[in-house]
Amino acid sequence: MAWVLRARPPSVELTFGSFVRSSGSGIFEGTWTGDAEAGPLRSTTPFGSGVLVEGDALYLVPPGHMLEGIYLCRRAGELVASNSLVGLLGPALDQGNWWVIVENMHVVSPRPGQTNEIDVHSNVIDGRGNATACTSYGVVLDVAAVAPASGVGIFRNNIIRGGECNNNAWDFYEADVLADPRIFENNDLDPYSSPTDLYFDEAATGIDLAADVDLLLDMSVSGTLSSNPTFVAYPGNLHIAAGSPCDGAGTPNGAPALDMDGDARDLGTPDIGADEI
Ligand SMILES: [Ca+2]
Ligand SMILES: [Ca+2]
Ligand SMILES: [Ca+2]
Ligand SMILES: [Ca+2]
Repeated sequence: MAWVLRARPPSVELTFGSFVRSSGSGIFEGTWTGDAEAGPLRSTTPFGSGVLVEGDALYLVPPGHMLEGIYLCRRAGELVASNSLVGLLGPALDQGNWWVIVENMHVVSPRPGQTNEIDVHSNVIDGRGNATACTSYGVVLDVAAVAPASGVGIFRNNIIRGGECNNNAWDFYEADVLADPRIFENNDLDPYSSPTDLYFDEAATGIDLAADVDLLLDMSVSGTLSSNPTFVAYPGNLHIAAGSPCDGAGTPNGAPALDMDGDARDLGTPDIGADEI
């Protein structure tokens, strides 16, 4: 049921599972109401999602309900979209340098016995939302039905912004007592819009100081900061401005060689976030 669109103009790659319908007008997973001949992609009530092709244009078709969404990542000259966050994370985040703007991002740790480990490096992750009574998260870490024996997942050099929902916004949220990252280094837990907590530990305890995040004992953690990254023009331009506290504050461990612009990273002290200045 999962599909992944990777657009690097002029080329577009579309990969999808066996339960996704495909035709000359695009792909779709799910069902729909309305005109059967017009098909799901032009329905006003699609119960699923897909991609509509019209001439040289591609349209992402989200579901007509609020239970699922479409996840997007972009960087210079490239965009990845998927109805599956796992599908998106595979080709995208593990290569770093992405601007990630999703609502209520939800990361599930691999099941026990799986060797793949999510490596989220040098990104801008933003829970978005709006300044009303809603709930937003930068990252939610949860576990599968059988939880891993110990922490899983690497998070380094990311700017993580919880979003701007009034009174209900978290930068990083452990949704289960066993949902711990394995490594959490040099992330900026952005204080933007005064999140409820910078870090929600063990699905129980809010932590509001970066220094206290660095004291957690159930993951390898260091270098956390909580500073305004001073984007050039949020949300349209997520480059960091000269003098940003993220400049030179990253760890070189596992850092990608290039930033989102293709600029070489500082090999010793890379910047936090998708941009290197
Ligand atoms: Ca724990
Ligand atoms: Ca924890
Ligand atoms: Ca740059
Ligand atoms: Ca720099």
